[in-house]
Amino acid sequence: MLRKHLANLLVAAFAGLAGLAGSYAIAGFTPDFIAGPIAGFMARQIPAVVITFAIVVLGDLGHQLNLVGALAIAAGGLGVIAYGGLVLEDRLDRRFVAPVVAAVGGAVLAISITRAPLASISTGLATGIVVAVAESATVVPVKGTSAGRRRVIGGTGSALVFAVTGFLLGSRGDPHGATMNADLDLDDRTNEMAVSELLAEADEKSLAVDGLEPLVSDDFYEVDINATDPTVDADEWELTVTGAVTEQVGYTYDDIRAMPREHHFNTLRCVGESLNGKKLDNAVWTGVPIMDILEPAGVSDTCCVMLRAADGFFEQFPLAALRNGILAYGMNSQVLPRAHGYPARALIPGHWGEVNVKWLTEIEILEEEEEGYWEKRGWHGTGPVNTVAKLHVENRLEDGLIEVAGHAYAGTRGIQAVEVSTDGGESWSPATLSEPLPGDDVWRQWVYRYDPPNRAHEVVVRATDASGTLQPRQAAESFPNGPSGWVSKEIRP
Ligand SMILES: Nc1nc2c(c(=O)[nH]1)N[C@H]1C(S)=C(S)[C@@H](COP(=O)(O)O)O[C@H]1N2
Ligand SMILES: [Mo]
Repeated sequence: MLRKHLANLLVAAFAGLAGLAGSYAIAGFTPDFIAGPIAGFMARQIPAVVITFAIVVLGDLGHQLNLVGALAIAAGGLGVIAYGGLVLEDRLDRRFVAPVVAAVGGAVLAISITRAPLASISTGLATGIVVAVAESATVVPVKGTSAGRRRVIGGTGSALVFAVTGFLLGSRGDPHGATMNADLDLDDRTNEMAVSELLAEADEKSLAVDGLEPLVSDDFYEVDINATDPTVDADEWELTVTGAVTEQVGYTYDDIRAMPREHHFNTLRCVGESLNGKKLDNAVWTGVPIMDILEPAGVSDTCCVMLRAADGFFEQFPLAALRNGILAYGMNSQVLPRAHGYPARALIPGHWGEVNVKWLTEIEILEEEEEGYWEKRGWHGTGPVNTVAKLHVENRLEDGLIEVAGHAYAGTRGIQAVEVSTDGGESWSPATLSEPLPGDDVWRQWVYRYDPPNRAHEVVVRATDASGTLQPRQAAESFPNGPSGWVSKEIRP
C-alpha cells in the first residue's frame, strides 16, 4: 500500500516536471510560461522589507530564488493535480481516469495562470502523457519488476523525454518575431549615417584598457519586476496620452516610426545597484522627442506624470523631466530588444533607471502626485542620479605599473574630473578621462596608472561633476536613495 502511494507520488512529481517542460516548449521564457506570472505575482506580494533585503543583500540571487520558487510552485501544482487523478483512479477503479484528470486539470491550471491557450494545452498534454505512460507501463509485464516499479520507470522515462524536448524547443530563441538583433531599418541614409557615426565615435573614444567595458556597453544590464519580459506585438501596440490633456491621443507603432527621429547617447543606472555594481550602461538610442508626442494632446502644466507599461509597471515623476525625454524604439542601430522594452520605452535623461519605463503603453498627465511601483515599496528612485566613479578594472602592466580603470557618471550634470588616491584617501591625482561624447547624459571612462608600493594599499576613486561638485564621501546603501560614497579597493602587491 505504502509502495503504491510512493509510486503515485513519484509519478505525479515527474508529471509535474513534464508539464513545466511542456509549457516551456511552447512559451519559451515569456509570460506565457506557467512559472512567469507566478514569479511576478510572488515579487508583487512579497512585503517591501523582504524585497529591499533581496535587492540590497542578495542582489541578482534574489531574482534567481524567486524564479526557482516559482518553478517549484508550478511543477508542484501540476504534480498535485496528477496525484489527485491517480488517487481518484484508484477509488473509482477505472483505467485512465488519472491521465485525463492530469491533462485537463493541468491545462486548466496553466490557462488560469497564463491565459495562453497553446502553451496551456501543451502543459496539460505533457502532464497527462507522463501519467498515461506510467500507467501503461504496468500493463506491459516485465519479469521480475513490480507494477509499481514499472510505473515509476515509465513516468521517469517519459518525463525525461519531455524535459529534454521541452528545454530544446523553448530555448530555440525568441519565439516572438525578430525583435532580437534585428537591424533598425531607418529607411533613410542620413539617419542611418547618424547612428553609425555615433557608434564609431564611441568606439574611437573608448580607452584602450584591457577588460574595461567600452563607451557603448557590450552587455547592457537588465532590471525588471518580472522574471519574464512581456511579448508585445508592435502591430497591436498603442501608446496613449491621457489624464490632464485637452484631447486624449493615441499612437500606433507605425505612427511613431513615421515621426522625425533623433539619436542620442543615454546612460542608465539602477537606484537598487550596489555602489560599485554593474547596473550602469550606455547605448545609442533612436526615437522621438516626447515633447512631439505630448504636443497634439494639449498637456496642462501640471506637477507630474505617470508612465504605465505592458508588464504592470508604473512610475510617477515631474512633468518637467518628461519633457526632456525621448520615446526610443531603437538601440545601437538595432530594433529595441524585447528585454529593453520593445516596441518602445521612455528615456528620461539623468534620472534613475526606474523612470525609463520599458514596454510603455500610457503617458498619464497627473494633477496630483501618486506613488510609483518602487515608491510604494519605499524607494526614492524617480529623481536625478547620484554621481559615481566605479572601479572595475585592475591590470598589472609589464613594466610593473598597476592600471586601474572604470566609468564615471553624473547624469545631466556631466563629469568634469575623476581623481584617484592610492593611499586610502590621503593624497589625490587626476585620472585620464575618455574624450566626452556628444549629449548631456553620457558617462565617461577613466584610467590611472601608478607605480605600486610594495605592500597592500587602498585605492580610492571619486568624481567631480561638471558643476564642480565633488561626489559626496558619505557612504550609503542603495535603499532608499541610491548608493553613495567613494569606491575603494584594497590592492595587494
Ligand atoms: N516596464 C518596465 N520598465 C522598467 C522596469 C520594469 O521592471 N518594467 N524596470 C526599470 C528599472 S528599475 C531600471 S533600472 C531600468 C533598466 O532598464 P534596462 O533593463 O533596459 O537596463 O528599466 C526600468 N524600466
Ligand atoms: Mo532600477
